Amino acid sequence: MAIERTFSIIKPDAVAKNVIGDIYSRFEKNGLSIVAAKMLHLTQAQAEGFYAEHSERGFFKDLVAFMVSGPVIMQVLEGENAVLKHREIMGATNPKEAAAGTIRADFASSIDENAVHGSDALETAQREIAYFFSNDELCARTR
Ligand code: IDP
Repeated sequence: MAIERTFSIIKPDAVAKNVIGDIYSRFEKNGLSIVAAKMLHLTQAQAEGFYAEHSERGFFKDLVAFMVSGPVIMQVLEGENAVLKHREIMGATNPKEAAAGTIRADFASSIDENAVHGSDALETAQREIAYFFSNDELCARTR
């Protein structure tokens, strides 16, 4: 299996619930390593740009308002099959449909406030990583 990098955001609701450590622990227990991380309060322009593909959807305005409502912590995760593995750990977009034991089943309260973001494909991951991180912010893993 290929070693991949994927992009992850712990959204404002999960940061406010003080569960960053629990979520990081789930990444690490599942073989994903953090190779870059930063905490920031997104601007309106950053949030709109990040979710530009959803700009015509009815939920776009609420999604952007939620994403700028408080700080987020974002990270680049590295590991075998990282994109798919991360999506599995996160659970379905709607927490009501998320499998037991996933982050969204445990911490998300609704489809609007669903605790985490994760890239849905390798190409998306590359674009999303580049949106928030420069190359020199990505650290090589040492063993
Ligand atoms: P994902 O976060 O599971 O990849 P996307 O389809 O990329 O899901 O949607 C981005 C975000 O937009 C979701 O995490 C969710 O917060 C929000 N969203 C998606 N679909 C809906 C919807 O039908 N109603 C309200 N919010 C939605």
